[in-house]
Amino acid sequence: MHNLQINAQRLWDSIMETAQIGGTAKGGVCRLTLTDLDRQVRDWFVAQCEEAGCTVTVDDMGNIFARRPGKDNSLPPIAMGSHLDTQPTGGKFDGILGVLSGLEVLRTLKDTGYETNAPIEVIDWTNEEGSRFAPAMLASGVFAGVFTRDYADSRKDREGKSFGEELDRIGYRGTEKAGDHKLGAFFELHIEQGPILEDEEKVIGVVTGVQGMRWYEVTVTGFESHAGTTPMHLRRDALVGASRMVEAINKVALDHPPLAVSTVGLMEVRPNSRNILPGDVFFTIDLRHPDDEVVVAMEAEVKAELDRIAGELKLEIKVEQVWDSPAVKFDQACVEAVRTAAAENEYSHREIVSGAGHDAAYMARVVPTAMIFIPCEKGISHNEIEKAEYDHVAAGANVLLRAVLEYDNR
Ligand code: HGY
Ligand code: MN
Ligand code: MN
Ligand code: MN
Repeated sequence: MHNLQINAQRLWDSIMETAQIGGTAKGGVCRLTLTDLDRQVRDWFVAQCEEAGCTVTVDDMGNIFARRPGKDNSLPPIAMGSHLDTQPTGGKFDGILGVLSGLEVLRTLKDTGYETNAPIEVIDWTNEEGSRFAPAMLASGVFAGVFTRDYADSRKDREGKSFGEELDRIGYRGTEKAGDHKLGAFFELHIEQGPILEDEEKVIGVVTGVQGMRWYEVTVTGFESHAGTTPMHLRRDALVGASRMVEAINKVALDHPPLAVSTVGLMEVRPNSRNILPGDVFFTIDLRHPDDEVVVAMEAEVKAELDRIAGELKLEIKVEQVWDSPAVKFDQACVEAVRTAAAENEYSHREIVSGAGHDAAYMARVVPTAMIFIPCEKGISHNEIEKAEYDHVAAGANVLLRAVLEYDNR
């Protein structure tokens, strides 16, 4: 097997160049899905792929596929990829590392004239983050048959704009039906977004699966009234209720140590005036655990707590589940290709389950899939100070290249 190595400087330069598209003063990136900044980075990516000799197609969910032919183009392509969209206070590496490393693999194959058996592709999945349009992994979910296209198109952001109208507006609604694009395997390189690899001084995470996760949207309704004239015993204050609920949701995770996590990340208080008792509060819940049965148990405990608190404070409550992504195990042959690639490159490595959601979690439903992790500084991600080391980025991309070639020659 050729001991091909990617061009680490070129990859690093591409990461730094694209970090300017939506770059923030704190050195992070705010490039929300289907905004003009997303279009700008997509246009840059398509141009780079074409320059690397690829043909580019886009499906009706805006997923971008760049294809490098192989010796036998009747074989389904071996694909790499991740996402170009970011959190509002995202970092330089989350998502784009996997897309640009895939591009770097294609560039390296072109530079060396190495001919693979199967075609090789790199993919950008639309709306992985789920921050603007919930749920997360929306377009890879349509591709994998988890969501319908109409459901995805109907999803609205907090300003009432829909996924479908924004996808049309930026001009990335392709003709190919999401899911029709044949794939033979999928490999996603991503930063770990947690502290394990760095703590154990491992360079590569051989990812065996993704934990289970569920999202909910909650509306607590009380009664708006005057802050100065409403006696305490007559109040129905939605924010007092929501505050107790946030504490209870946190406690449910603490009651399932050590792996359960729960988060209330988004909250809107209405009418949000300093001298009016909040009439209603909207907030989100994110529950996660590697064992789906524990997620189900946590959901029941959370719902019971929300009902108890609403009853005590005479509040109404509406809870809607907006996402259920069960725990996933990756394909053994793909995981072995990653492990072999790490070993043959002599990178320290260990198995790991992903705490974060990834497009690979949905791809695993339709094609053999695996992921590769590299460390990020102090495990920090979904934060503008997110950082990865040059050598780890190079190692991750070299393992991606090698895993794809291992799989191509299996
Ligand atoms: O939420 C997640 O785990 C992913 O980063 N979107
Ligand atoms: Mn990501
Ligand atoms: Mn993310
Ligand atoms: Mn991902």
